[in-house]
Amino acid sequence: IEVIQGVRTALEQGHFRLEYQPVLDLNDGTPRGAEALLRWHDPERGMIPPGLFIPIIEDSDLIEPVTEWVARQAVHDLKELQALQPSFVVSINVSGAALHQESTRDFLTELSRTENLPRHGLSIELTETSMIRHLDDCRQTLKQWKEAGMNIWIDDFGTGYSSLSYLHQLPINGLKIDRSFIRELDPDGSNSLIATILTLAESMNLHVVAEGIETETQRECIRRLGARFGQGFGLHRPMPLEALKKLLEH
Ligand code: G
Ligand code: G
Ligand code: MN
Ligand code: NA
Repeated sequence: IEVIQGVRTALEQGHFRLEYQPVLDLNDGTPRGAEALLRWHDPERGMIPPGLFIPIIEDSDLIEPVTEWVARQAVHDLKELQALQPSFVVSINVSGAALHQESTRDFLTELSRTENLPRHGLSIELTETSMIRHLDDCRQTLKQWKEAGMNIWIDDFGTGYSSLSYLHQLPINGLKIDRSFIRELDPDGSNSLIATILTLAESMNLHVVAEGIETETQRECIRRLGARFGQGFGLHRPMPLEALKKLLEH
């Protein structure tokens, strides 16, 4: 109840911010896009991380206005970023509760259409668990979003313990490989599990982002294994829009 009332107030009083974590092309180190991450700055309690409040509002009617706030802000920021680098892309996280709401589905579709975004400028990150719960509905939703020009990524790929058959049934653009796989990379080993994921992605024409790159060794190892894009504290921490714009200006 306290969290829910707090989020309501934060929406009304403008206490939410987005931070952006760059996604780099691992071959040349250039930023190609960024993931938008929600930050709640409470005047009294300080920063409250999304992991603390998103799961709670997922069961309330607040997930809808919060998702809409994130999407609107991300589209606004995307335009400033594309003014600096026209091919730049931004992704937002959409949680399972929002994915299955008609209002959210239609809101994102309309936003993408009316804002006249360049095609493929905005991506949506979804977890496999959230999608396979209602596969048929989900297929319709993703189809609609793709027709409106958005790209679809699977977030935390490899952690859902699901059959992979859904990959053939859903219109997906790419996989964000969960950071648990990156943590286990062995520069002297064969890394056969992650190599298999990369082969699968390539054969299905899916893009790949390796998440959670924290060390130079991990970065080099995953690049040599063939992942084109990477994200992680060892590359860049999430940062405010202004800092990301400075990064693109260099
Ligand atoms: O940024 P941080 O590492 O604290 O994020 C923790 C979790 O919160 C991650 O799983 C991330 O996907 C999720 N998250 C961050 N921003 C958003 C958002 O805008 N919407 C949703 N649904 N989840 C988010
Ligand atoms: O679930 P999702 O992948 O959306 O989670 C994104 C969260 O992961 C962000 O909140 C971000 O702060 C966090 N994150 C990003 N890079 C790293 C990293 O290198 N290590 C760890 N532990 N967390 C990271
Ligand atoms: Mn994500
Ligand atoms: Na992720």
